[in-house]
Amino acid sequence: MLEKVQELVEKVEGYVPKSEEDLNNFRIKYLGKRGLLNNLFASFKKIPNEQKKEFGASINKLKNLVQEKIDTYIDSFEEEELVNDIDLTKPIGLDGLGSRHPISLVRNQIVEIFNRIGFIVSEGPEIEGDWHNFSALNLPQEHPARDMQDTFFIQTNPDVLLRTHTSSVQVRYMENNKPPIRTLSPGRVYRNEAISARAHCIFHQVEGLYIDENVSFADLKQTLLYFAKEMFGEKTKIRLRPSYFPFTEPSAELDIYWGLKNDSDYRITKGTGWLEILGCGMVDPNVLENCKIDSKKYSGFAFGMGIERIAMLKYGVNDLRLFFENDVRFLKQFSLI
Ligand code: 2NL
Repeated sequence: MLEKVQELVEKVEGYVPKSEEDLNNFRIKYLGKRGLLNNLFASFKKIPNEQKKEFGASINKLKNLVQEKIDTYIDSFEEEELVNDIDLTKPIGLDGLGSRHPISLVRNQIVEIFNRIGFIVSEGPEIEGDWHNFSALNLPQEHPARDMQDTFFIQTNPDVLLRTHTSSVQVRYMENNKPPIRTLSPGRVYRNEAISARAHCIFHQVEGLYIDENVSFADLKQTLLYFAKEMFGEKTKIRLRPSYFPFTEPSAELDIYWGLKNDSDYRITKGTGWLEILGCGMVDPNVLENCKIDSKKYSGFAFGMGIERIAMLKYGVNDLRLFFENDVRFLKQFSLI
């Protein structure tokens, strides 16, 4: 009898189940109601007394061994089943997916529109010097933008400041490239302003610059008409109003016709139906010369717009601060799904 148990122990030790079903048959064979172990326990009373202790110990050992086998392998089958359950072709759950920031969406749209007519994005440092941010751009020494009130200077050095516009990137571009130039400079800019619904000390700008022989104001107008139609719809009407910037001459502001469909339209267009969307002009010859471009041979136009302003119009946002707070309840409205 004892040898029979010993044989079974060896058999169980060497047992490796081939499947979950195989393991289940193994369990029934040993632990089932009419299984081998119950039979062995039943034969216990027929065992001579002096062998009882040893026999009892060996069937207990067999029972534990069988249980251990089952415990070891049942998990491995469960895991395998889990792996087989994963459908690698199943689309991911999109519930927790983030969204692009509205400023990024509008920036990318503007970049794409100008890319189509050959403008290439250029970037530059946010910490600038006086030359690239002011002097090269014909900004006179006494211009208010140079004031501490309007510009963030880093420490007390007046030659280390946070750029107030991305024109500085275009100055660098002109210094390093020969015409023809068609470049677009999107980026973050800084102004020392009190934060309100309409102003922020950080905002985003896109500036464009086109320089070649014989570039005229008509080129400026048609380029901006193309942009306005792509951005605000095929039927968009534009008008140019005379303006002033130190770095362009002549200078203008571009309005689009927004209409007067409701109260909000009256408010945002001040009752005129027209909305200003950007500033522009012919690059001042002094600026070209500052950047080592022959102003007798070349001319060009430039424009600049605030991305927040365009985003506010496009999405009907009435408080600039929403773009900087990153409140998920605001941001998730720009989700694509
Ligand atoms: C605005 C107006 C403008 C420019 C930016 C520019 C750049 C160079 C030379 C000449 Cl390198 N001009 N940029 C010109 C006119 C207007 O921005 O209202 N921006 C938010």
